[in-house]
Amino acid sequence: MHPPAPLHPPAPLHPPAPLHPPAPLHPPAPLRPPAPLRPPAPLHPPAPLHRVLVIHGPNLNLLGTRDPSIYGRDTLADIDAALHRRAKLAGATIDSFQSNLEGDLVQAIQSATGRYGAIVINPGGYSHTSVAIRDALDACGVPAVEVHLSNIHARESFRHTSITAGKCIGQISGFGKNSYLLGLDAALAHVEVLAPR
Ligand code: CA2
Repeated sequence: MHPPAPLHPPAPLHPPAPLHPPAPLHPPAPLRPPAPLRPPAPLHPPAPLHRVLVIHGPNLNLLGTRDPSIYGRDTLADIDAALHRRAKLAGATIDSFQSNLEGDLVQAIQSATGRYGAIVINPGGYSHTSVAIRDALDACGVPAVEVHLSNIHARESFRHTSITAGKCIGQISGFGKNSYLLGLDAALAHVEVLAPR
């Protein structure tokens, strides 16, 4: 019989691991300074808002030659000259275009996208018939004002409806040459080039 193996003395207890001192508190992240305020928008919006395309529809090239009791005595050139003067006073410019052809008018409306801030349009007889011009006004994304020399609502019933006006921001009718000038004011006020009166 062997004597019982001597009991190993218990392993010495390791001293408890020293408590780590608490991690130093990071100082709070500095508050970011507020983003600098953007400079105020310039008083005059950038081009091309100042540029207005004036479009005259079919037969308006005949102005001043016939029917002065309905359309007045001014020629189209007189109207354009008055529009140029008024635009200049407002710090704007106009380009004017006339065609008797529906497709040309559609093309002109399409060409206004990105080049003009607004359109002033007298679609003439096409006001009452042209889905194509209405669709172009809708698609071009340029705000348009429809103008008529005569009061279309006081004339034959077929003139009472404008197919195109529903895609314009508004319609001015019955003030002769002044319909165009009022239309230009309305267009410039809409794009905030001219303060409304
Ligand atoms: O009153 C308007 O401005 C009109 O757009 C003029 C169109 C007519 O069809 C619209 O219903 C209303 C006609 C323009 C014809 O202009 C002439 C001018 C002189 C002589 C003959 C036509």
